Amino acid sequence: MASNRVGIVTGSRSDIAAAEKAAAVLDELGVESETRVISAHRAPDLLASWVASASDRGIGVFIAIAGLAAHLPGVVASQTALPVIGVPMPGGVSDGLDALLAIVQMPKGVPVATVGVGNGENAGLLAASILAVSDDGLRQRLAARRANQAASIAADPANEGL
Ligand code: RP5
Repeated sequence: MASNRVGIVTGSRSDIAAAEKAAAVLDELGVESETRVISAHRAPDLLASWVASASDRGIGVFIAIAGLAAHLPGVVASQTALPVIGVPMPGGVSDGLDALLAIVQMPKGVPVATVGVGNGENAGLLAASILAVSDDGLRQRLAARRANQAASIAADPANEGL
């Protein structure tokens, strides 16, 4: 089976906005995704079975989104050799810095690629870039998106950062 889908998981329903941003940019690029809410702490067995069965559903990359202790991306990475992108969420005692440090500081041997706090869109784009290594059409769609972004800013600098 092709491994051309993205598995998105959040630690709580309160993280769902970031998951929607990731899914939206993937959809725009023609990449299928599935989103689940599964806490690494409150539902560890369910998380393990979702990760273990992901390859059977064509998942080639994971995006794991969590705040506070933010163990979810690392726990997913501990259970798969597929790439895992972590998205730290705002909130907690230092409004996301805590989750950022928790996710980015994985011990050696079990990496997690980490994007900025709350940046579901970049997680989606990075997941697409990983899948594009073996998908020429997707690589062209990503390049076209970059070109459109640059052209839109050149046409009106007010579009920067939109
Ligand atoms: C984490 O705790 C979740 O990823 C979420 O970001 C944070 C708060 O969760 P809730 O208390 O809103 O369920 O596990």
